[in-house]
Amino acid sequence: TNTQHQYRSESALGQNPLSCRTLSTRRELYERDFPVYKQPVEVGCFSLDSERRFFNDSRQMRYYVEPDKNPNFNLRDGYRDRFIKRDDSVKERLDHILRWIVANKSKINPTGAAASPRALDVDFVTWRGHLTKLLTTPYETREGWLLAVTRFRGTFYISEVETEAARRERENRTERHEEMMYWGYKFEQYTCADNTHSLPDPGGVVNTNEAFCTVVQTRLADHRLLFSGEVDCRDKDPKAPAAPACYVELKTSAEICTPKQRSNFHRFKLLKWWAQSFLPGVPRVVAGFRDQEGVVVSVETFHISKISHLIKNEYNCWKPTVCMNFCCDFLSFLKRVVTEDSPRVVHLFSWDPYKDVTYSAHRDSQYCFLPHWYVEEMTR
Ligand code: 0WD
Ligand code: CA
Repeated sequence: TNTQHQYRSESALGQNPLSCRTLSTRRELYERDFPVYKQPVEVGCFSLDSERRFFNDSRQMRYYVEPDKNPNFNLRDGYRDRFIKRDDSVKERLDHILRWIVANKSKINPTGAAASPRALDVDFVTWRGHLTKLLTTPYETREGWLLAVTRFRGTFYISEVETEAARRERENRTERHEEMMYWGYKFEQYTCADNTHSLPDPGGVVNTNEAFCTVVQTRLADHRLLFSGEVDCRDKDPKAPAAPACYVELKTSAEICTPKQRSNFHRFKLLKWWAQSFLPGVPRVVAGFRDQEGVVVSVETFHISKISHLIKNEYNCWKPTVCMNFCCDFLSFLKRVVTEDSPRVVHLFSWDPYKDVTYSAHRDSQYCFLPHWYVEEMTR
């Protein structure tokens, strides 16, 4: 049987010893065997409350309540009067993850800091969303990225920097786009309950400051990763498998009416959905398909492990192995480039569609992102 896209337990794979100043993102270069990607293990979680305050617990966990297969959810409801939107001009960088690390140092360092030459026993610390961007890079034709990297006590911290283009887009969103961004959160409200024995409350307020985040550890080839990602909800059955296998990702998407729309859905949307959930080991995505008026008319479950089969018949389609091999090679590239170990040094990796990845080095600059409280906590 083909085990190509399953999580693997062990196997040694060589690295491409490319030692240049840039990294190509051409797909053909990454069509190799699927790299080792260990089953992600949840090592903790945290919550952000309605005022975006951090808590080292699962208080913001929500529970999935399976909706009718053909519901009638009006996603526009409450946009004007029952919506509190997070201020997305505030850049939080890695701060929440770093707070979690400080509160849980012993969990990720079983041997203790004294026994280890490094403060943390992982190579990389980042957000899941940043890794998703890396996975989809070989297929991305619209948006570039900027990733700031600092090596501190042997661990590489990766934190996104907003590109000029992304900032312009954020500041010039149309009213329609602003409202459509709300629709995803409204769908969550129709399908999630606050505890195992309650029901969703579509009459409540949608507050996008609130978040429940999982923290997982895994390994991609020889890269040990620690990352966090926001999780929408979990299976409410107490007999459901342990996290992250009990988690459910919620999405909304435009209704599919034509073969062309189906093909685009497979080629572009399923790539993003697969990458985002495969990384932390979330096994399923529940999609609400909405009409032009923002009414969800059907709901469908997608199993992440079946997505690669679903897309196989699509012409010129994306391949999971290309995504994973590119990410792996980027992380190797980064390790070769970022040799100085200092919270005062940032290497800025930059990529635009149809270009190679390039980088620049910055000392004591605006790009420094490890907070003093973190550096002090990890140095003593
Ligand atoms: O400051 C930054 N540059 C970023 C901060 C960029 C990306 C994320 N974040 C932080 C936020 O604290 C957020 O709570 O990360 C958290 C989510 O992290 P993630 O899971 O790594 O991000 P991603 O996988 O891109 O998004 C997961 C969900 C999204 O769901 P959908 O279904 O739309 O993919 O997190 C939400 C959104 O619901 N989300 C955000 N929430 C707050 N701030 C943000 C954001 N910037 N981006 C996505
Ligand atoms: Ca979601």
